[in-house]
Formats: sequence, structure tokens, C-alpha cells
Amino acid sequence: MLFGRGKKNPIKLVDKHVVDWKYATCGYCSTGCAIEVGVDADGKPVTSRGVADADVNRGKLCLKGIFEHELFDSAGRGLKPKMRAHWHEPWQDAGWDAALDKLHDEIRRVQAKYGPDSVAIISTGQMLTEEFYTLGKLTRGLIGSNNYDGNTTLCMSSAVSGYKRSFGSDGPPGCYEDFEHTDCLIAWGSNLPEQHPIIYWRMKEAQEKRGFPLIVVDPRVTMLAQNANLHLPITPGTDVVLMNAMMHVIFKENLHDPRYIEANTNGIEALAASVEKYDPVTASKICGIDEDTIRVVARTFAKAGAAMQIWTMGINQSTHGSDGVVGINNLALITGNIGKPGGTSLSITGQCNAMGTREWSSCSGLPNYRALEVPEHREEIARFWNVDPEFFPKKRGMFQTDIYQAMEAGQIKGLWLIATNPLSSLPNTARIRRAMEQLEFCCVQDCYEDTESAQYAHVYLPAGTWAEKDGVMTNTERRINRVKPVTAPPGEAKPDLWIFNRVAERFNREGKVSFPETAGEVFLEMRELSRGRLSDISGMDHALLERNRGVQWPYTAEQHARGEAPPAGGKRLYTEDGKFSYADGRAKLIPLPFIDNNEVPDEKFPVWLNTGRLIEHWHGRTKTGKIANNNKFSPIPFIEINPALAEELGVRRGDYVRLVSRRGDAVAMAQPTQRVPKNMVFLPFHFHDCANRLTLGLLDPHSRQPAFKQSAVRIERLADQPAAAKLSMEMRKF
Ligand SMILES: Nc1nc2c(c(=O)[nH]1)N[C@H]1C(S)=C(S)[C@@H](COP(=O)(O)OP(=O)(O)OC[C@H]3O[C@@H](n4cnc5c(=O)[nH]c(N)nc54)[C@H](O)[C@@H]3O)O[C@H]1N2
Ligand SMILES: Nc1nc2c(c(=O)[nH]1)N[C@H]1C(S)=C(S)[C@@H](COP(=O)(O)OP(=O)(O)OC[C@H]3O[C@@H](n4cnc5c(=O)[nH]c(N)nc54)[C@H](O)[C@@H]3O)O[C@H]1N2
Ligand code: SF4
Ligand SMILES: [Mo]
Repeated sequence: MLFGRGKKNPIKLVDKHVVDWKYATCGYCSTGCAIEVGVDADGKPVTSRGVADADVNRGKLCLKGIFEHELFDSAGRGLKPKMRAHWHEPWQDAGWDAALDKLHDEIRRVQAKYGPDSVAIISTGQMLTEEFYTLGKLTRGLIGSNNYDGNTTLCMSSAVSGYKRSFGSDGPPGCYEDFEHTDCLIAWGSNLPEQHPIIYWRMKEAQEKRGFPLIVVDPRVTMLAQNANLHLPITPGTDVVLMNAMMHVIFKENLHDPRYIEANTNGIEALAASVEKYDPVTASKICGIDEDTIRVVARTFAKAGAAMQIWTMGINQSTHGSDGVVGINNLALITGNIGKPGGTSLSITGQCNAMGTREWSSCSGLPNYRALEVPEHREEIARFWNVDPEFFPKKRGMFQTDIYQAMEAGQIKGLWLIATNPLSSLPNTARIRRAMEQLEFCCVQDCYEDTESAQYAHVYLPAGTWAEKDGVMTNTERRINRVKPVTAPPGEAKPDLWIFNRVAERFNREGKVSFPETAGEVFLEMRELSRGRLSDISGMDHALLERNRGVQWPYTAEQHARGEAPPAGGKRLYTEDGKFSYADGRAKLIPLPFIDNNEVPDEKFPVWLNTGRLIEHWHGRTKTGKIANNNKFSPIPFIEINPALAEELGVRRGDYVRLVSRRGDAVAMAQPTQRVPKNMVFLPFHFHDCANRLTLGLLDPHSRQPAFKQSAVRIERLADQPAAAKLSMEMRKF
């Protein structure tokens, strides 16, 4: 025997008696892994595996994807529609007709009493694209409230705003294959190995082959930072200062690309003048990165043949979120790193279909990146949907974060929440509670009935989730892929598309507007609306998407007719000179003066509160809190705390502490670690009634995205540890 060790017991895999494998795309993060779910002879989903020939994940899945089939019959799923007259009364089971009639009647009642925009509709990044499009048509074309937005305001809105300001349109220009061509990668506020494990794996493989430098900007020593060549532990909220200083060095040392700037951009003079005062010495005092490191990073980036930047919530969730994205784009543009292999500015999106909602939901405008502000766009869509163009508002309505403030002020009286749980995910829970209490009517449409937000609902609609439904999703690299129904929703729950179509019938009694019944038909309608636009999908259909394991947009009918195999042309955007979405085809270089407007630690609240995620959990844990193999890794709230700070506070590993901010307090277990500096704690926001009791969430002026990652707290060791342990167990909820 090899190694002479004698006979070993062979590893036995449990035979799950799979008779068929069904195709889907993972419903957690935006990586977009292709999954096959194994079903047994009774049609029960029993296991999941990665699809071997899918370009995105090449057979791999992370810890969430592997156990995803377990959510189909997990605890807390909604099985029946429910109603009640007041939110503090017990629920009564209701039939679908009664619940949907109530939703229609209450929306019209509130609108009649307080005006059309007094009803808000808040959607998500976690439905299928055909569902987004249908909800958009229903809201914009029939219901007619302009206060229609998504949880993407908590997530991608800074990226959207920054792309629009720099390039004239949203749409991430790069792809995962860029890792295989890049000569330098900067990751801004992104913890790839935990939050996008399979993108990380693609990056790591490429890096091991070619050895390009990885530079990580993050105040924590994240898993990604541990793998970096250079880690820049930046002072929270000051990334824009570092970007300006890097540009300062690049211009001073003539490392920019004049040919590219000349051919493709406007605004170089103003930008160069504005970064003049951000010399590395001055900048280092604000952003906490020493001047030599700033110079080294600027040179490494600018001198690389192709240089790439990725970023996630460390940039977007800030009072300078949109500016941070523009800063990244500025750096890319002045060095000619857009649209070329390995040279790009790639926003790593969050939710599985955060891109689909940006493209098709009509939340901030009209389908396929059309704007309410453009008369031709309103005309075009009105004609296509057979509605009166005058019915459309002439500018976008409130962002989600502003909707809550309007609710608190009593301006918004009706709310329809779809696949989002603001009572867990919005900053400053106490204010969100007060806002929800002002409502005359609230409907929650969720695949789980035990969400925090459902406490305030008058109608609950049980929805299917993920592969109980049929449609498509778009991932971070603009790849549209299929989700096919593996199983039916439990009990009387229904796919969201079915629900929207039934609601539409009630607002569309004369049948003026057509609402196709199946996702396949909806996709064909969307395809027509995409012709000739940046996000052109006219060459695609559901079958082609599955065959290719996803196709990146654009993929046009002409390409398809010419027989060009996907992803021809769709890998990257802005590959040619003068192809940006502004009228003159040029991108904009935009100066970014920095004003310090964060809540910062002071004597009373001396510690930064940084919040974010863990690999094993998903947001408010409606899903992962009930899947044993995810939940067991971190079943209760905890903080990462520096050992020196813990010692000063008399806190030992495993002690419970109270965190106090100007908004409220929360209890968590202390886990001392060098991952965080002495003046910061990191609190995952996954736990019930915890992190967002503390956060302030000041808003970015352009994107209205909250600064979830910058608040100030004080920490107290709790005297009564057994009582604290009990409280903490209660906060497990599930
Ligand atoms: N396992 C898992 N994966 C997920 C999710 C999940 O819930 N669980 N959610 C998905 C979604 S919707 C999203 S949006 C993404 C989020 O993905 P990420 O953004 O990668 O995750 P976060 O943990 O929110 O934040 C990333 C990092 O930002 C850092 N940061 C904080 N302040 C600053 C700052 O001022 N500057 C910089 N440069 N960095 C800062 C934090 O220390 C943290 O390490 O993850 C997606 N993937
Ligand atoms: N402190 C702090 N707060 C944060 C963040 C942070 O980093 N720190 N990150 C923010 C970010 S980036 C995000 S994206 C938000 C996420 O915030 P939320 O959107 O509130 O998060 P989820 O818990 O994913 O909520 C999704 C809801 O939809 C339900 N659902 C899932 N699939 C379906 C479906 O197919 N149909 C229907 N009808 N329902 C479905 C789930 O059960 C769940 O209740 O949180 C934000 N909040
Ligand atoms: S990396 Fe994201 S898409 Fe892939 S299996 Fe994990 S959660 Fe799903
Ligand atoms: Mo997100």
C-alpha cells in the first residue's frame, strides 16, 4: 500500500438516491454560480452540486450554495395568505382572492385619501428579472406611485450613481476573466473570500498563476487582507482622500495615460487642479495610510500594464459612497484602465439579482436603464405598455431611505414590502419601528412568515423563493443565467410572478395592459425593449441561456443571426474609444473635494462600530438561520474586538458585552482578535435586533445609501453574565 499504512476504510458518500439533476443559478450572492439540485424518486430535492461546465464556478460552490436545497422545507416558511385588521392583532388565515382584493382596495383607498404617492412599494435584489419587470409595469403603468424603490439603496445605489456620473450609464464594464489578464488588483472595502467565495477562488487561481500584486484597502485585517501583498488599514470613511492622493502622485510623476485621457474623457484640468492639494503627507494625516505607502500603491497601480479595481460595501456604504465610486473610475480613466482585458473598474454586486433589478425593475426609472426624466423614454415605454405617457412621473421618486423618513413624518401611509426586511436591515431600528407604526396599511410578501417586518403587516402574502420559481438573474459580470423550478412552493405559497399577475388583474380590469403569464413570455417582451440599448439582450432566450450556462449582455439579435457564439462582444463594456454613454461618447473626470461629515468616535463613544457579513450567514438569516450547517458556525451575535481593548475593559473571550450608541444598545459576545484595530469593533449585522439598533446611517448625498460602516459606540462588560447569555440566546430567534 502507498505509505505502507495498511488498509484504510474507504470514504463512503451517503447515497441520496438522486434520480434527476435540475438546473438553477444560486440564489444567495451575486457571483452567479450554476447549481444542479438532485431530486429523488419522489421529486424531493435532496442535494446540490456545482455545474462542472459553467464558466463562472466550474463545478464549485460555497457553503451556502451546497446546502441551498435545504431551504425549501425550512422552518418559518409561509404556507397561507393571512390578514388582520390591526398589526397588533393575531393573524387570520385568508384565501388568495381575499388577500389580493384587500391589497388592491387598501392601495386605492390610501391613494384616494392622501394622494397617489402616499403608497410606497419597496422591492429587492432577490427576485427573478421577469418578476422585477412585471412589478415595474404594474407599479409605473397601473398603480402610479412614484415612491417605488428597492433594498438596493442599502447596497448598490452608490455604485449605480458613481457609474452614471463617470460613464453616463450604469453597467459594470468588466468580468471575472479580467483577473486572468490583470497586472495589479486593488480591492476597496471588499471581503471577497467570505462574501463572494467563488469570485475569490477565480481571482486566487489567476493570482497564483501569474503573481500580480493584490492591494487591499480595508480597516480590518479581513481574510482577503491576509492574502494581500499590501494591506492598507484605512481610517473609516476616508477612501476618497486616499484616491485623491494616489491621483496626485500619478499626475506629479507623469504616470497617467495622456492618449487615453485625450481620446475618451472630459474634465482633466479640473481634476488635476483638485488633487493638487492632496499631497501624500497631508492625505496621510486624514486617511491614516503613511505617505510612502500611498506613493508605492499609486506607482504600482499606474505602472501596471493592465490594472483592475474591485470594490463592495466598504466603499458604497459611506457618506462618500458615490464619490468613492467616481474616485475609482477616475483612477481607472486617467491610467486608461477601462474596457481592456485586466484593466477595469468592477463593482462586485451583492444580492443574487441586484443587477437584474438595476436593469429591469423600473425602480429608479423605466426598463433597461431608461430614465423618467427623458420624454422619449416615457413615450417609448408608454406606447409599448399601452398606457398614457402622462401617467408617468417626470422624475424619479424617493429612495428607500427617504421613504422611511417620509413615513415617519406621516406623508406615506401605505406600504407594500416585497422580499426585503427593513426592520432588520435599515439603520437605526428604533426610528424604523416608529415609521412602521405610522402606517394605515402594510403588506409583506415574503417566502418566510416570521420576518421582523411582518410584525407590522395587515396582509401577508406567502411567496415561493429561488428554484421554486422560473426566470433569470444577472450576476456581477452582467451574465444572465437561468433559474428553473426544482420544486413547487410549499403549501399555498405562490411564485412572485404569479402574485404580481393576480394583483395586476385587479388594477387592470379593462385589460388595457398585457401581462404575460409565464417567465418565458415575459423574457421575450423584455428582449424587444432591449434592442439597440447598452444592455441589449435581443439575441437571448431561456433555452440559449441554459445551454451556455449563462450569457453576458450585450448579446444582440444580429450577433445571434450571424452565428456568433455567446459571449461574443459581451465580456466587456467601453472597449473602443469614444464609446461611453454620455452624448459625446466621453467619460467624465470629476473632482472630489472631501468633507469629513461622519459620526466619529469621541470621549463618550470612543470606538468605531464597523458592521458587515460572515461567510455562513445571509443578511437577516431568514434562510441561513434555519439551515443547521450554516447556523452552527455563528448562532449568536458576537463582536470582533482587539485584545488590548478587551483587556482594558476587563473583557475576556466569551464574555457578553453591551454596546451603546446614541441610538440604542445591543448585547453581543466578545471574540478578541487582531483582525480589528484597538479603536474599532466589527459586528456582523445578521442577528435579530442587534447591529442596526446602534447604527446611524447618515446618507450619501447622491445615492442616499446609508453609512452602515461608520458609527461610534462605547462598550461595557455586563456584570450579570448569565442574564446576558439568556438575552443573547433569545436574540437567536430561530
Ligand atoms: N456570506 C454572505 N455573502 C454575501 C452576503 C451575505 O449576507 N452573506 N451579502 C451579499 C451582499 S447583498 C453584499 S452587498 C455583499 C457585501 O460584500 P462586502 O462588501 O465584501 O462585505 P461587508 O462585510 O459588508 O463589507 C466589506 C468590508 O468593508 C470594510 N469597510 C468598512 N469600512 C470601510 C471603509 O471606510 N473603507 C474601506 N475601504 N473598507 C471599509 C469592512 O471592514 C468589511 O471587511 O456580500 C454579498 N455576499
Ligand atoms: N448594519 C448593516 N446593515 C446592512 C448592511 C450592512 O452591511 N450593515 N448591508 C445592507 C445591504 S448591502 C443589504 S443588500 C441589505 C439587505 O437587507 P434585506 O433585503 O432586508 O435582507 P434579507 O434578509 O436578505 O431580506 C430579504 C427578504 O426576502 C425574503 N425572500 C428571499 N427570497 C425571496 C423571494 O424569492 N420572494 C419573496 N417574496 N421573498 C423572498 C427573505 O425571506 C427575507 O425576508 O441589508 C443592508 N443592511
Ligand atoms: S459564491 Fe455566491 S453564488 Fe456561489 S455558491 Fe456561494 S453564495 Fe452561491
Ligand atoms: Mo447588499
